[in-house]
Formats: sequence, structure tokens, C-alpha cells
Amino acid sequence: MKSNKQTKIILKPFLATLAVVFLFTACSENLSTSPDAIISNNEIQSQPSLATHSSPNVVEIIAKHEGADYIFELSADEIPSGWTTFRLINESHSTHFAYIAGVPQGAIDGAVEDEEELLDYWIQHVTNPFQFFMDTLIPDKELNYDNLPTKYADSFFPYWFEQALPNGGPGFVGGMRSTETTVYLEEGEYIVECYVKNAVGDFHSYLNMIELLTVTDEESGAVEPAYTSEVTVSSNGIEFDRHISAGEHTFKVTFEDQIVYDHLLGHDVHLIRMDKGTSVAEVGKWMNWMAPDGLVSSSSASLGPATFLGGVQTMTAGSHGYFHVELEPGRYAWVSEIPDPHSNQMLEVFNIPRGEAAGRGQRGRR
Ligand SMILES: [Cu+2]
Repeated sequence: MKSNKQTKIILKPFLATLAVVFLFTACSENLSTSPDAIISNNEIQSQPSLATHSSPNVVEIIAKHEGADYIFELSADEIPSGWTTFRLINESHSTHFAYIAGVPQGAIDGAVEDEEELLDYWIQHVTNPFQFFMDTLIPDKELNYDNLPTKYADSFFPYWFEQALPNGGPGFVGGMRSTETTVYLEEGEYIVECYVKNAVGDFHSYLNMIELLTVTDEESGAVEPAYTSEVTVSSNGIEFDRHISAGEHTFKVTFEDQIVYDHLLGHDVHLIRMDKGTSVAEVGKWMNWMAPDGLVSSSSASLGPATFLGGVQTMTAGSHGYFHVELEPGRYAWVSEIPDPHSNQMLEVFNIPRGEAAGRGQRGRR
């Protein structure tokens, strides 16, 4: 699950909630070759495509279902540091994302101490407890007490969880689509996970859609992407250039601040195509992981609102990432994965008209 530097604030209400809980429970079109675009005198120039499959600064993440398991297959488990493009290729029919979190030293030390693989250790101390908590919110769901860690008698999560670093990653992407997001990665160990839920409320990460990525001290030398348009996300809402033209885009997404919402997490930003039949109310309602039917996307039940095209997952205040997408004329919305995003200016609908050349729309904020 996500955390951020303000997790002290997060965990206090979370643990208070859990205390109450315990009392009551007695216990994309395929963008794989999308050209990069640069800004030069307000003209868009096509460049050779983003780095290819074998380039060191591109990590492909294949999302797929295998029986009851939901899994990620990463093209590499160790990469150099620097600007890194994550290409999330969704080979399933349900919606997924790939959140990237820096693993704190305390977790690394704990895994060594317990002689466990780091990923197993993380799952045992973070993923499984979150699943237990989620299960308590779903009526009539059987609780698995094996998911509770036994090591921390006085707290639900280990002390190091609040030090996990939200480092962005590809946003929600609909079934059989792909999406690309570029973020800067320092040397370290990172969790790559999706915590969308299946039909019975199991997080995809709990069903194995979680991997470990090692970033070495070697520098890839990859350059920071150029961009065609900017999106700024803050506690005041999502701000963006409403004159967005059809065509190839790279959005620079800047996190001006970061706060904790009622679902105990921070904000991020995703792009959804508001297809016929997709309502603002439906999208907004889906965005709260704590709601029993929130964030559910399963090929055996509800797929969730269509059609997500990607975005940038939660990052710390002052950070930025890049989201690459090809847009056709139509109705779209930027939306953040927070409760009731519409009331927080975090669900913003806009239209892309027909007939304008890519990237030549007027610039400037609303
Ligand atoms: Cu998923």
C-alpha cells in the first residue's frame, strides 16, 4: 500500500480505526512505441521512439491473471538509477496500476534479521495486515488471522512502514491496454504493486501482483523527458491546460503538496476516457479503496469504470513524473484516487475537440 512521509498522520487514525475494528471483531491504446515529443518554440517535433525494450531505462511490467493469481512480470529486477520509464502492459481485462514505493532500511534490516526474502517480509508485514483490515470492512467476509503480524504487539505495522517512499509509477490502465510513466529512481530497493481489488475484495497485491525492483548506484544517464503539457496536483485540486489537442502527449505531473485524506493515503492523478455510459458519479465513487465496492476490478465481476489510460501514482511534495499517452478527440477526466474526488476538485472533465494539430493548442492554466 501507499504511504508517505506523513504516515505518522496516516497511521494514527488508521491504528485508531483498527483499534475500533478489533474491539468489534473481538480481536491505453498500445503505446509501446509511442514517440517522445519535445517542446521547441511551441512546436512539437517527433523524435525516435522512447527507449526500446532492451534499453536500460525502460522497465516493462506485464499485468496478467493466472488462475486465481494476479501477477506482474517485470522485464528486469535490477536496473541502474535515474529517469526510468515504466511501460505497464495490461494483458488482462481488468484495470491495474503499478505503484512504486521505496523500501525503508528498517524493512531491509528486519528481513535480514528474520532470514527472509525482502519481498516475503514486506508482504507479511504490510500487504497481509492491509488485507486483514480490508476484510474487516467487507460484510460477512471471513477474517484470516494468519494475516496479522505477531512481531509487533503494540502496533499494527512496523515502525519502518511510515518511512516507505512514494515514488510514483503508472496509473490505472484499463484491460488489454498499455501505458507509460517516467519517474526518477535513486539507488535502493522498491516495491512495485497494484492494490486494485478482485470481486471478493482481495487486493491484487495480496494475490501476488507485487514485485521487488533493485535500483543500483550505477547511473543510466537517461535524460529527463521533454513534455507537451503540464498537470499540477495539490490539495487545492488538479490544475491543467484545458486546451489539449489530439495526438501524442507527454504530461509533466507535478505534486505541489501532499496531504492525507479520509482513506489514509495521499493524492495522485489518473486519466480516464469518459466513454458513453461512464458517469462522473460512478468514477468518483470507485476511487476509495476502503469502500467495499471501491477500487474493484475483476474479470469475473465488475471491471470498474472504463477506460483508464494511465497517470502518475502518489509522489512526495515537490516531486514530478511524466505520463505518456496518445489522445483521440473525445471526453476525458483527470481524477485522483481519493474519496469523493469531485468535491475536492480532483475529478476534472475536459474535451479534446476534433481538427486541431497535436500539441498546438493554446497554453496556460485555467
Ligand atoms: Cu491490479
